[in-house]
Formats: sequence, structure tokens, C-alpha cells
Amino acid sequence: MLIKTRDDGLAHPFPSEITPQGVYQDRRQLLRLMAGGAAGAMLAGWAARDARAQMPARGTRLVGQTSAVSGATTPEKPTDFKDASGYNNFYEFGLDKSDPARNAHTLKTAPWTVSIEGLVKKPGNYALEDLLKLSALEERIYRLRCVEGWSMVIPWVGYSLAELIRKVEPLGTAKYVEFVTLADRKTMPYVGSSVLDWPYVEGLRMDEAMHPLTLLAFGMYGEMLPKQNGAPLRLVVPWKYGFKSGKSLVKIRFTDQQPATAWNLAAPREYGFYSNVNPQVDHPRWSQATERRIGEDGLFAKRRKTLMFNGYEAQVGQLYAGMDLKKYY
Ligand SMILES: Nc1nc2c(c(=O)[nH]1)N[C@H]1C(S)=C(S)[C@@H](COP(=O)(O)O)O[C@H]1N2
Ligand SMILES: [Mo]
Repeated sequence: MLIKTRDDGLAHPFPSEITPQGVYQDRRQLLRLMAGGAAGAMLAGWAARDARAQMPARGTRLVGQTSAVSGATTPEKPTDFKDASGYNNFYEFGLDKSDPARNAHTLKTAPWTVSIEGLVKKPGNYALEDLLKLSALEERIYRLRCVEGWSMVIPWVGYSLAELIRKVEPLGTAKYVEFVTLADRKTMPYVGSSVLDWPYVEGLRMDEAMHPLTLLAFGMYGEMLPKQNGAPLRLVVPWKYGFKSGKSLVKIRFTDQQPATAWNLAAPREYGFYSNVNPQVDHPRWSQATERRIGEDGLFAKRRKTLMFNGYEAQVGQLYAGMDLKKYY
């Protein structure tokens, strides 16, 4: 795992400084360099210096190795960084897609700890710095499909949530994992509003949480996560509708009961616990058969066909063998 700070003297520009596509190509070059080992010694030096530093600051680059997990990298062109960080759902900061980018600057991401609780052998408060070092960071290019009918392709940086789960040793009685996200009225203007019960809570069945595609993400486009995308750490579950991927996590709780989740509580007939992307199971108020890819909004841009499990059926289909997906939506 490697963290580098902004003053590292590296010639690569940052997403905020150049065109998003250019950034992305730069990132690929950096990853190739690392794979070739040429940068190894230099990077080790940076890592050592960072060990002295406190939390990775804004603008910190996260460098991840390319993932070997099956399905971890779609060959589709990543969405422009500008769209991925400017068109968001993060209701704690407002309901319009442009609100989080405008309002999330108040989020205080350091110091940050994640409380691990419930049916687990090693509960406790885990500092973000330690979570960052827990396993090798990987780059994963995932499709993200929002339940409202749009999608993006985002290069995340993180590691499989399974790595963390194995380290904290859940008990045999743990059947589900609950994810609780920050709800701070002082810094999040919509916490307390009546749209949802706060905090925003999500959950997964244990086998879903342990699936190698389920990502604990700290960064995207080679940097620490922008606040509007869920800094300093979030979940990304690519075969489920985007709302299953909680942002700014503060608690992970192992339980024997299916967690009560925020959207399921708010509108149980519209948002089920599973919420697997499924073009054959419509939302009660709209079809889920097609989607609009953000960034392709031209007059003639065609809607795309939504893929079963968002295109990850080969990897995750077995988790739901024999289940009625209309019933368990
Ligand atoms: N805490 C929290 N997490 C959240 C949300 C939210 O409102 N609050 N919105 C969800 C929804 S509906 C989607 S589509 C994704 C959007 O992630 P992105 O903005 O990084 O694309 O975040 C999810 N995680
Ligand atoms: Mo969403």
C-alpha cells in the first residue's frame, strides 16, 4: 500500500488540474511503471515518509495495483472525473445531484475511526490510517448503476472488504453486516431532514460482504475520495443499485438479523434489502430495463440495456441460486 502526498515532486498532474481522460491515462502509466518495479524504491521512500505523517491530506494520491479479482476491471471508458465528482447522491448534503459537490466541503474527514461491533472476535475502534494499511490497495474499474436509471464507470482504489472482515474474525453466528454512515448535524445540512431516518444505514448478507468484488474504497481516479463521493472510506458493491454502497462509513456491525436499511425503511415496496441490479424487476414507478450513462447526454445518445447483476452475473449469480429475485428485490 502506498500513499503519496501532493508535494512528492512527481510530474503527474491531479484530476483537478487537467482533463479527466488525461488524468486517467497518466494513472495507467504510473501503474505500469509500478508493475515494472522501476518506481519501487522511490515509492518505498514515500511510504516511509508518510508513516510519519498524520492523515492523508486532501489531494493525496492513492496508488493501487491492478486487481486480479475476476470482473474487477470493466474495459469500458471511465466516466470523466468531473461528472463522477459533480453528479452525486449524498442526501446528507442535499437532494440535488449538484448539492454534494457544492456542500460537502464541511465534512471533516480527519481524524476518522470506524467502530467494528457486534458478533466479532476483534471489535474496536479502527483508525483510518490503520485501515489504509491493512491490505494492498487495488484499482478496480466498476460500473455503478443507480436505482434512478443512470450509470457511471469509476476507477476506485481500495481492497476487498473480505480482507478486513477476515482480520476482525466474525463469529459463526454472524449472518449479516450492517454499515452505518456518518450523521453529523453540524457539518451535514440535511441530516435531520425528513427524507430519511438518519444515520444512513445499509446492509449485506455475510456472503455478499465476503465476495471479493465488494470493495472498501478509499480513493478514486488515483486520489483519496472527494468528500462528495464518500470520503474517507465507503463501500462499493458493483452488482447492486448504488444506494447499497454507503458513503463515509463510521460503523461496521456483525449481526444475526437482517439489518433495517435506510431506504427500505423509507419506502419498503420500492427498495428491498437485496436491491440487485436486475433489468427484469422493475421499480414500482419505473422500468429498470435500460439506463443512461452519465457523460453521454447528447441528443442522440442511446440508453443502454441494463445488464443482469449490472454485468457481474458470472461472478455473483451463484449467491442467489434458487432465490425468487422478484420476491427478494
Ligand atoms: N451516506 C450515504 N451514502 C450514499 C448515499 C447517501 O445519500 N448517503 N447515496 C447512495 C446512492 S443513491 C448512490 S447512487 C451512490 C452514489 O455514489 P457516487 O455519488 O459516488 O456516484 O451513493 C450511495 N451512498
Ligand atoms: Mo442511487
